[in-house]
Amino acid sequence: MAQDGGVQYEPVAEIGGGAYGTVYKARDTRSGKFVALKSVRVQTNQEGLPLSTVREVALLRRLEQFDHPNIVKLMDVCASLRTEQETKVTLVFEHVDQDLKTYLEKVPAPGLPIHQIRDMMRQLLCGLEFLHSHHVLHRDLKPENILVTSRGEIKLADFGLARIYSCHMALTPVVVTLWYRSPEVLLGSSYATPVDLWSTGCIFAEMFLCKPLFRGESEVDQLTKIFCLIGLPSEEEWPTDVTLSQQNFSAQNPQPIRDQIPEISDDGADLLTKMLTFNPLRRISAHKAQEHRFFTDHS
Ligand code: 0RS
Repeated sequence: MAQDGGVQYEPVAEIGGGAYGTVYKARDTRSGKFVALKSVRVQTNQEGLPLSTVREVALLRRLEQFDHPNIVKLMDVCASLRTEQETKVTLVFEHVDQDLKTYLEKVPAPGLPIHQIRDMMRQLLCGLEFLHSHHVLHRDLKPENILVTSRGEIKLADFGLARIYSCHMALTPVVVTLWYRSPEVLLGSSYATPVDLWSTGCIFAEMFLCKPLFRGESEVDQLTKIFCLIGLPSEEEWPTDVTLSQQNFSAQNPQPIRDQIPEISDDGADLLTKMLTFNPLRRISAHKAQEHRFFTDHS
């Protein structure tokens, strides 16, 4: 890690704050280009940075070597000692002008053209397949952390730092969005890469609707809204390692996707159904999703 020397980065504006700390837009005085700075505070001891932080940063740097077009570029990592017990780790990323949330809010009627939805979904899945092939989960994929460049490229941001955050997160009461959370995460069950395909399904639907598909106000409310569309899973499908039982929810049959998303094609509805599958073992993978007819069979 580079030491925080002089003033290489001048803050320009705050981009956002959240569980991760704060992200700033800044100017790199050496190149004149804009960057996104993300600082996380970590506890330090005599041994220096915690091993988990060192590993997490090493992982981000390893991923960076692949220079994937759909992953936001990590340009630098700086560490500066703040106090005896605390170090500030600053990650320097390329700056992208827009996030998908703002992008979708600005789409004029009658909504995004299908070719654009297809193109953005293909890029999102490509970035996700890359992360998953390196055993990295995003865990919190949502339109706010999917970036859209002026050339229409999709770049995934805000992944990988799970272990670094957790210490800061416990101290920061922030409202986290439940809207893109998979049933297994909402139920507190064990989870893996399929959680990101659930989020991707919610985002796919949002590209048609230009508003979120499931807007729950609590974990239980979120699950209720989910089962209202996909139907109540059978007891056999219900995970065994959870406290909330299936009987807490009312019996419901799956509803046609078209009732909620009239503009979606048959192939689109089929792909969405495969992403919004309750059982994570039966949910479509990022790799398989890219081979779906929605991407391959269009004129
Ligand atoms: C209304 C809530 C939204 O360049 C943005 C960038 C942006 C970046 C960038 C590059 C690399 C990050 C950002 C990043 C790092 C956590 C993150 C969490 C969320 C998003 C990015 C993160 N509010 C206003 C618009 N907005 C999101 C919040 C934007 C707009 C432009 N450029 N991030 N976020 N990593 N860690």
